[in-house]
Amino acid sequence: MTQSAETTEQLASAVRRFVREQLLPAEPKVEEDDDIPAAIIRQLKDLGLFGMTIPEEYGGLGLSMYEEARVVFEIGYASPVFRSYFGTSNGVGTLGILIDGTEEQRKQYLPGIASGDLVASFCLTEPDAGSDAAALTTRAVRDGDHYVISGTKRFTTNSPHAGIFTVFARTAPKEAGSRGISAFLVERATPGISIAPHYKKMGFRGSHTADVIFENCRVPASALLGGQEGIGFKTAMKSLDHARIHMAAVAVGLCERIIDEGVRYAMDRRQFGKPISDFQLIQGMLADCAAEAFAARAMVEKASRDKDAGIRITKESACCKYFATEALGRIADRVLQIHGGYGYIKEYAIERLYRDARLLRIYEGTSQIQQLVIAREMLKEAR
Ligand code: COS
Repeated sequence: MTQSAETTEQLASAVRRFVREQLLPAEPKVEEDDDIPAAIIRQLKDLGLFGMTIPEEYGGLGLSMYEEARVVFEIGYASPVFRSYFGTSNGVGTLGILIDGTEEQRKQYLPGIASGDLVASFCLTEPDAGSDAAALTTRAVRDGDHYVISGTKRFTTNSPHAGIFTVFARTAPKEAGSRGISAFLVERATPGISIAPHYKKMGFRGSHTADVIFENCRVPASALLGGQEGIGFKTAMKSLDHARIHMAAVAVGLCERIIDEGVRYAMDRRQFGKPISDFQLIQGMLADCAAEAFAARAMVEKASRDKDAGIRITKESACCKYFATEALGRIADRVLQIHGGYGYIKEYAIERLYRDARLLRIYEGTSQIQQLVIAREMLKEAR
């Protein structure tokens, strides 16, 4: 085992222990309070989880994609709400800075993000630009050595806690399409930003998502990500290529958790004089769950190794996100079915996990957008 593989295994087993000892027991209270206790956020910081993807020279752990996936499988076993709190700081909120940011921008923001003191959020989606991200209308108008940003960003995960936003805005007219989009690093304290009250969601209680409104928000020209106009859309797409593998790894962890819930229940619950796990129809459902979770894990491992080898993984990351999150939906549904009426009441974790799982097929690109990306890449390869 290499030094780095050994360190990753150590981190993965520390996270595994933390999940079982601290996070699983805290889940019901997080659901009830719609908040994560400060002591848990402190521990997430101490484990270095806010800076998993950030290179060591900026204070992060500098994990490769494979190593990141390995750790995310473990954290994904707990309610996805915990991962969500540091997810944008490792993922879409930070990847733009890592991929296309200037050295000054990296030095300015990455150490704070890596320590967890500066929460990063990603402002792409708008009221009328969701799947069609290139249709966004937020504008950034150059004014001397500043830009003035105006527009509304929707469903911004962690925005109530964020200190830094990666904001996608038009610097060229609509006709320029995706090439007229630029990215800006906007600090929360900048005048002209307001955060709406957070949404009441179907699940994910404890993770906060809100609209961010920019009204004549003046930022210095140095806030332009990479110092270049017109590259923002590609920055967003490259960030999502990475983030979708991460999200698939979250789905794998959650599949494995839900399967364990199903196995435990099936072994405990007795009907017709024996545990329901003795019945072949229950066994069939459990076997389908295990096969799909195993396939999803293997896909994520392969795609992340390919990414680490420098191979373009746009298609593979969409395949992973599509398959793993759809498998998660089927697994959550089967395990709820195994629980019967008890699956529909709040006594068992499956009722909550089923609601939480539903989001993964929607955010960071719906399943239909993943299908579209996969097919486009296939056709591009064939040409
Ligand atoms: N990596 C690098 N460049 C990419 C890319 C990728 N993964 N995907 C697209 N691009 C480039 C294209 O090559 C094209 O470049 P040129 O202008 O030089 O030709 C440009 O970006 C525009 O791409 P495309 O024409 O494919 O854009 P579309 O508007 O047709 O659609 C989809 C792109 C639908 C894939 C995109 O809008 C998308 O992913 N939507 C979902 C958004 C999403 O996931 N939102 C969730 C919320 S954010 S957490």
